[in-house]
Amino acid sequence: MYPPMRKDFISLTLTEQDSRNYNNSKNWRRQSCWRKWKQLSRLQRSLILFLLAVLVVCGIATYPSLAERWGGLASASEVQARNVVDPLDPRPVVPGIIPDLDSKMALVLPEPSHLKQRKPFPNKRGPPGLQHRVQKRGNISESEVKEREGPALKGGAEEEEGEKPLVSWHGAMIEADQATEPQPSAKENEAPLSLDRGVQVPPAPGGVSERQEAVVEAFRHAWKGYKEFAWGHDELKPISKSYGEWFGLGLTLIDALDTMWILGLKEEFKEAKQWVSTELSFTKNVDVNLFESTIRILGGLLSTYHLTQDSLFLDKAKDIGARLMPAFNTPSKIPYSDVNIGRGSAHPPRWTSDSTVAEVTSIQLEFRELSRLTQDDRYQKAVDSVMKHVHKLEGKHDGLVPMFINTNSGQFTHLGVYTLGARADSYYEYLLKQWIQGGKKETELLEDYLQAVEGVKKNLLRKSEPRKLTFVGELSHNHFSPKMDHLVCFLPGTLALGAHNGLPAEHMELAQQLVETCYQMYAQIETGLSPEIVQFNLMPRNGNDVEVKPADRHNLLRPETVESLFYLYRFTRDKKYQDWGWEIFQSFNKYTRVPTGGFSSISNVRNPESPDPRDKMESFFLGETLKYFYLLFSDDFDLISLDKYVFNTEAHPLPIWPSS
Ligand code: DMJ
Repeated sequence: MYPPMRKDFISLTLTEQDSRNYNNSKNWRRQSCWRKWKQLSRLQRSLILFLLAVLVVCGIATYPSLAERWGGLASASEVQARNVVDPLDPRPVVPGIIPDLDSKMALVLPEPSHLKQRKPFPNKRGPPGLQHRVQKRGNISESEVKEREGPALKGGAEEEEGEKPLVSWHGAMIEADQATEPQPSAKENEAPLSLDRGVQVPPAPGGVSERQEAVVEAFRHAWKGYKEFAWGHDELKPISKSYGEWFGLGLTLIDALDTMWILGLKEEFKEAKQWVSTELSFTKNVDVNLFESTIRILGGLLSTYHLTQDSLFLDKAKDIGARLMPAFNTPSKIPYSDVNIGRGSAHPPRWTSDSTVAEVTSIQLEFRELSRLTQDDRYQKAVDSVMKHVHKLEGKHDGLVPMFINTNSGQFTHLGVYTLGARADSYYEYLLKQWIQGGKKETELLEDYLQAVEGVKKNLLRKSEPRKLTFVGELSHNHFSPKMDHLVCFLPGTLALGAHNGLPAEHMELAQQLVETCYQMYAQIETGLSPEIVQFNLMPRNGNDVEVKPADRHNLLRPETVESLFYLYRFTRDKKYQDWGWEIFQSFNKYTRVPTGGFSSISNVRNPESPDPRDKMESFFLGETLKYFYLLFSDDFDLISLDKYVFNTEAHPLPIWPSS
């Protein structure tokens, strides 16, 4: 047995005497305080106790992290987010992003001076009241949405809540006026994510090229901005570090899913999938544009399902597909432009009962694929009947279609204007692609396509001066206009795809001429970026072939030229197409990249000193432009083989149906 311990711990460092003195002086102080306290009157004692209590309460209330923890307000993800933020650097640390790259690329969009003045809150943006409002909206539960859609639907739930009214333009545009924090998912870290199923993107035999790596880096830079300032919202506004809403359905995130898969960005894909799984809900009182939501959302979900074989994406595709069907309830069965996916009602724009021809004839690949996957033929029937109707319709000019069609009468309207640009473009693209998708059996589609190509050759082709570039102009009541939208640059790729599928070799020759023209629309411009619309010069002279009207000087980060370069490279293997694409890629990096994350459309491609950022990154920049860049720079011709997949008009690859 050990003897009982006689010394306490203090005696280990002090002598016994010291210890006694120390304890004595402590006791003395305690006793003297107590004596003084006893000497106070009852009133004085109560007052002191009251003041102490007030001080403790105030201290707790003004110490936020303590309050959050005590109030149970700090979620695990918020705590985690705080941990990865350097307090001296307001930028969150995003794994995989090399901070140095911004300076290396020497790409600068000057931040407008009025924004420079606005110092961001250390880890918050916007007044706290607004953060709270947006957060509440972001965290809305499915049942709350349903509740709102009850009686509130009639008056418009969004407006009743005192939020910004919907501005209708091709669907709903809800402008966010303040930047917000990314909304952490309530169910984060819940379901384990499997990335091991589906189509594995194999490493290319020669590895990934440096140019492909540069595209991956650009994607990560764009994603960084989206993740930090616009997570779960439709579009990033990279200059104001904010977001814009169109449908309020996370458009950029959905559009980018298959791009991330193809680029091998597993971590980013995983996070995005988690958002789709826990946050994406179509139970919303919102007007969406049928065409845009079909090509971006339905198309994006279907292609991601095919690449991953993950049924989550198919389930979501079925949900949105079914919700879009009311658009076809029209007297003519030509769909309305807009659908309210929560109410199940559809309508044309306020000012007309017309729909746009390209819009009603470029939703077929997606709905047909949805029918094949679900074994529910109502989707295919609805879109096939539109094509059959248009096939028989009077009012075409050598196979060229007008831009509008009436949803009551089913007739073309505004006859006499023919373009391969806005409002007609993807009609031609989808004629060929549906024919390919269905195994080249639907001869009406092929007939219409071949006739249209002849119509283009006969009516719309001209050569510019001085370089004799072949371009596609427009016809307006028999008057030729040398105007060409950048949108028309989808055509070389489509022509090349047709030739690859057995159509006349001269289609390939025309494709090669046209893609060179599209490249020149970049090369002849001061920033190396194409404007939205060009005018080709027809008079003999020196100088440029390309002219630009002041109103057409903007560049929206569109994909069409890169898309066509990709097709041409795949089919000819001529490296000049990769080199042209590389030039364009560098110009995007130089003039549209925003140092703090994201890329911005610009207002003036003719002024390298001041390209004037428009503060918007369109979802198709991630869905299409960067995807086509990556594929163009790849020498792995099996990477999304064009003999197995057909790309929808938003660059989402869908399978060519197996022949039965
Ligand atoms: C995309 O949404 C699609 O490519 C559409 O067919 C045309 N416009 C944009 C890209 O420019």
